[in-house]
Amino acid sequence: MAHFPTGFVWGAATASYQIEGAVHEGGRGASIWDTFAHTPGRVKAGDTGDVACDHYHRFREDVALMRALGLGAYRFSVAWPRVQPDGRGRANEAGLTFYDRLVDELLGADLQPWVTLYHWDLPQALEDRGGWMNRDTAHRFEEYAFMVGERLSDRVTGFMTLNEPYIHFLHGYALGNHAPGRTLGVHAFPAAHHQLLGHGLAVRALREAGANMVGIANNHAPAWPAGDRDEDLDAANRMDALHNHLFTDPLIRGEYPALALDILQGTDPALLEVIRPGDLSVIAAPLDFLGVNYDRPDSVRADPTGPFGVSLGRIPDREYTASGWPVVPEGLTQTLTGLKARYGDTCPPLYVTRSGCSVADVIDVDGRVRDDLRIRYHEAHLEAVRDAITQGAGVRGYFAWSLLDNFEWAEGYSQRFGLVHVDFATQVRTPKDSYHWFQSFLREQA
Ligand code: GCO
Repeated sequence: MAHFPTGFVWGAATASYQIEGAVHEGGRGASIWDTFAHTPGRVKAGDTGDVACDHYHRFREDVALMRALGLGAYRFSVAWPRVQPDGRGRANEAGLTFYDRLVDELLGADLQPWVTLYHWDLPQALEDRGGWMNRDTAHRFEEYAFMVGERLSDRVTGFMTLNEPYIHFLHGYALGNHAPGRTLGVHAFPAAHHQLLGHGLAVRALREAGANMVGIANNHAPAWPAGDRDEDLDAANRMDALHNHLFTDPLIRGEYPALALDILQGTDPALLEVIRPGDLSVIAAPLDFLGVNYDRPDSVRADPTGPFGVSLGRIPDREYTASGWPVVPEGLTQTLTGLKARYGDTCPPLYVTRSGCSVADVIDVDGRVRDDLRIRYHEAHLEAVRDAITQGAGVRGYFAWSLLDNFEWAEGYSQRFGLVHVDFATQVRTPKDSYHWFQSFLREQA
C-alpha cells in the first residue's frame, strides 16, 4: 500500500466502560451503564462491565502492547463517574490520578494521548435528574470538562468532547436498547440538543483549561436509498439529515438542518423550544478537528411504522462481519469526501477516530488467532481513506477499533473487535494476526 502523508496519526481506540472494570474502586460512582447492565434482560447473557478487561489494573501491560505494535497514539475515554462520582461537586482525586498515570505511561511509551471526555457512561446521579433530557446536564458536563482539562491538558494531544452523540441519543434515549434505556422516539430530541450544548460549553472550558486541540467523534453513515421509489429517496434524505447533519451542521454552520427541524416540527412543535437563543453560537465554537466513526451505509426504505418513518435494511452482495455489518469501505470514502464537500473550507481537519470490525475469533491450537477478515477490513478501509485524501478530504489520522476485545454494549462479550484477544476468564492477552499485520504495515509506513 502506498504511503500516507507524513505526520499521519496511527492509533487504537477504546472506551472506559468497555475495558476498565474496577467499577467500585478509587471512589468511582455508578454510571448509567452499571445500572443498565445489571438490569436483567438488557445485555446479552447478563454480561456487565464490572471486570471487563480489568484495564484499570493492567493498563501498563496494555500500553506496552501498543508500543510493541508501533502505534503513535491511543484514544481512550475518561469515565465521568471516576472524576465526579455524583456528576457534580469537587473532583475525586483518585479518579484523576488514574488518568494521570495512564497519560504518563503513554508518554513514556512515545504514544500521544487522545482523550474522549464522554463515551456514554453518565453518572447515574445525573440520570436520576433526567440525564441528557435535562438542560442542567450540559452545565455539569462543562464543569467536568474543565476539571479533566485542568489536570491533563498539559500532556494530551487531542480532546474529544463527546463520542457519537447520535448513537447515544438514538439508542439510549429514542429506542432504548442502550443505557439509560429510554424509549422516547422523536421526543428524545432534547437529549440531542443538550449533548450538543454540553459539547459547545465543554469546548470553551477545555480551551480555558489550556487544551491544545479540541474536537468531537461523530458517527457517520452515507444514506443509500434501498429502492428507487420516491418515498425511499425522501426517506434517505431524512436519514441523512438525522444521522449525518443533525450533529455536524450545528457545530460547523451554527444551525440545525432544515429537514431535521421539519421532522421535529411535524411531531411536536414544542420540541423546538429546548433550543434557546444563543445556544447555537455556543455549540458552534470553533473546532480543531472532526472525528469520524464509520461502520456502514444506512440502506434506507420509507416505512411509516418505523422510527422516524424509515427502516434500515441489508446491503446485498457484501461480506458480513460477525456483528452482522456489511463490509462497505467505499462508504468511508463517501463519508469523508461528503463532509469536505458539504462544509468546504469550513470543514475542520478530519480524523477517523474509530474503524474496525467484529470477528468470531478463536485461539487455534498453535496459539494463533487467524482473523483474516479483520486484516482485509483494515486494508480496505485504509485504501478508502487514501482515496478520500487523494480526492481532497484532509484526513490526518486513523484509530483502529479496538485495541482489545471488550464489552460490546448490549452485545456483552459476544462480539470481539480487538487487535488483541482477551480471555475474559484469565485476562490473558493474545495479539491476533491483525495485530502483527498492523505492526508490519506501520514499519513499512515509517
Ligand atoms: C463507539 C462505538 C464503540 C463500539 C464499536 C463497535 O461509540 O465508538 O459504539 O463503542 O464498541 O463501534 O460497535
